[in-house]
Amino acid sequence: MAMTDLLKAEDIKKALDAFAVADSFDHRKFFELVGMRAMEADSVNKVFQALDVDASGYIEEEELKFVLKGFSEEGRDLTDAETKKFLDAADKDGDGKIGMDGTEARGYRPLHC
Ligand SMILES: [Ca+2]
Repeated sequence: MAMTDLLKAEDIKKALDAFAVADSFDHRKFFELVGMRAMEADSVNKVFQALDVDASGYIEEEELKFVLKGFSEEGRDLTDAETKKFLDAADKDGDGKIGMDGTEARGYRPLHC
């Protein structure tokens, strides 16, 4: 499924533009701008699946680094610092990857910002 089937292209562009500068990425704010805050859990899971390139059931560090490319070809790569910060924030059980089941997947929804 294409990301633009789940999210509005203009929202994706707006969110990418907001974090165009290296080391400015804030995943909570990004997911809010891209429109995921208002999405149903099912749709959030579909976004998650689109980002899980190798269909492992997890977003690993390498997939996280290129997460913005998952939203748009024009997305930049995250810096190592941004990737680590994102992973640390979303990886609740400390296994070095983000699970799609339950709490970590819900961590993708910026409910508390
Ligand atoms: Ca994966």
